[in-house]
Amino acid sequence: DQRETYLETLHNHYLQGFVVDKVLFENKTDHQHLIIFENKVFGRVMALDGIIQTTEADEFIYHEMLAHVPILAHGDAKRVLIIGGGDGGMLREVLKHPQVEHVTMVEIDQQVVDMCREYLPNHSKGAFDDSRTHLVIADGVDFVNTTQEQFDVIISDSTDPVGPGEVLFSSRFYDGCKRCLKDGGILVTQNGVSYMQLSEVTTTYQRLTPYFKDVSFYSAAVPTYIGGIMTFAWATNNTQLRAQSSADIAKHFKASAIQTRYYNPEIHCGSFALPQYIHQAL
Ligand code: AG3
Repeated sequence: DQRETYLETLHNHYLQGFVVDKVLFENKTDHQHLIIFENKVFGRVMALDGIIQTTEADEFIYHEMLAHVPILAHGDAKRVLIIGGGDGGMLREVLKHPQVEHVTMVEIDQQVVDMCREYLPNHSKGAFDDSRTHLVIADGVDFVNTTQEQFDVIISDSTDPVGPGEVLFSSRFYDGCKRCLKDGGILVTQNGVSYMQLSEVTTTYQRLTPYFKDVSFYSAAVPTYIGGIMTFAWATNNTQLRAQSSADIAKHFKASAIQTRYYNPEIHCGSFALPQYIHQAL
């Protein structure tokens, strides 16, 4: 096979490969190596430092689950903070909610935003031009520890805990999130593929429990995050929110009138069911 391929380097002895039909952009930014290329199955694919971040074909699963689960569990989120998320897919999903008045997005890498606006326009779909969007180019850890703003929902749409994303899995980050989360607010974070990265689940659990009364995980299978289910951490002081039934969630879902391709109230509730190997690791 003579075709050009891109091999992901996240896992040491297990590789994900894509046939590259065309490289649209490749460069070192001030923070990381960025590539955006075209693949027949997944459409445009974006990777940072050798790790697949998002593809046009399967991004909806990840973005819908990380945005709509906390926002619809909360029921009245007006102010949302996104940490990372430079491609704009998370921003697009958050802005679907009519009751959301203000979204602050703190991304460390301006070039990721610029290049994704150019080469992944279907991720942001105009979200960066929405009057509710406030884009801040800054370090997310510094931001949560210094801002005077308060949020109903915080979404950490980070890279993996290697390179610039590592600090977004630290106690200092979770402490800062607690500081700028309103009473009864919800923090969710991308937490890796649990089968492949189980220590991330245990470490995050240990680091979040000192700060929040209800710490848990929920999951979804995202094909290009290989090796099984992608887990998302969930943390809040309102212990009622996670226990809501799909009928409760359905009321919020209907009222919001959002259109989705993966998320629905049954998925919402079912996604908190975890396999035994995760329970045993906690
Ligand atoms: N951020 C999460 C990428 C995680 C990939 N890691 C992995 N396969 N374990 C994606 C950014 C999308 N907005």
